[in-house]
Amino acid sequence: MKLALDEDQLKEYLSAERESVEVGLEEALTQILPGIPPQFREALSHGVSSGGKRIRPILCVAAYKASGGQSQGIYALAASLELIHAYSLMHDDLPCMDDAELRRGQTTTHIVHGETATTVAGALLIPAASLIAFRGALALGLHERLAASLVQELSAAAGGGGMVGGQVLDLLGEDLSLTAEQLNDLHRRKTGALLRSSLRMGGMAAEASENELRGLEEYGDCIGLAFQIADDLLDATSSARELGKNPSDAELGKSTYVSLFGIEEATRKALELVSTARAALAEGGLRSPQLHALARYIVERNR
Ligand code: GRG
Repeated sequence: MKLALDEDQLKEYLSAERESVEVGLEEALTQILPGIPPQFREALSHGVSSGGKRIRPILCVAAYKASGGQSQGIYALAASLELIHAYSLMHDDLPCMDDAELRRGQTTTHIVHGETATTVAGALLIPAASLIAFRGALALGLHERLAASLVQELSAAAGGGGMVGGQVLDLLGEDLSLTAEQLNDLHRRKTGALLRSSLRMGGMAAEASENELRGLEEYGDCIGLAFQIADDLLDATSSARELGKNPSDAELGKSTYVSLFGIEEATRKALELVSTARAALAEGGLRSPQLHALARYIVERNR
C-alpha cells in the first residue's frame, strides 16, 4: 500500500469525502430543524450549510477507517463535530466577539439573520450535536456505554477545558503579547481540542486498540497546532478577499505564531509538526495514506 496520496488523489479524496459529509449534515439537519422554532431555522441552516473545508468530520472518518472501521454510518456520527464547529464560528463572528462580516467568502450569519437568531441558533446546535453523536453511535451498532463515551469526548473537547476555554483565553489575550507557552495553551484548547477529538472519536467508534488510540491522539495534537500555525500564516500573508474572512488577527490585536516567531520559523515549526504527526501514525501501527496526506494538507491549504 502506498504511504501517501499524490496531489490529484488528495483532491479527489477530499472532494468525495466532502460530498459524503454534506449528506451526513443534511440528514442531521432534517433531525434537528423540525424541533426548533421556525424563526431560528434559517440562521441555523446558514451556519451549518455555508461551506467550509469540513476537516473535522473528514479526520474523524479517516481515523475510523484507519482503525479498521467499515461502515458508511460513520458520517452521521462525524456530523456532530461539524455542528459544534459551526456553532463556534457563528458565535465567534458576533459583535461581542470578533465582530466579523465575512466568513467562507459569504456574509456572516448574524449580518444576514440578526444577532438574536444567530445566538439562539448557535446555542441550539450544542445539545443538538450531542444528540446527533449519540444517535449516530447507536446507529453504527455501538454499545450504549461507548455511545455515551463518544458524547463525553465531544462535550469535553467543546467545553471549558477545550474550545470554550481557549476562546476565553483568546478574548482575554487581545492587545497583550502572549508567550509561546501561553499561545500553545490557548490554541491546544481553542483549535486543537476539537481536532484531536475528531481523531479520537473516529478511533473510538472503530473500537481501536490502546496503541492505535495513542497514535491518533498524538497525531491529533500535532496537526491541531500545525493547523493553527497555518491559520496564522494565511492570516498574515493573504487578503480578506483571498481568505474569504475578516477581520485579521492584527486588526484584532491578537498574538499569533507569526507575530511571535516570524514567517520562516513559524513555517518550519508547522512542517516539523507534520513529520511528528506522521511518525505518531507509524508508532500507533496505523497505515493510512489518507491521514498521512491530510497532515500535509493542513499546512499547505490556501484557506
Ligand atoms: C462563550 C467564550 C465563549 C465561546 C463560545 C465562539 C466559541 C464558543 C468558540 C470559538 C472557537 C473558534 C473560533 C475556534 C477557531 C477555530 C478555527 C481555526 C476555525 C477555522 O476553522 P476552519 O479553517 O474553518 O476549519 P472552515 O471555514 O473551513 O470550516
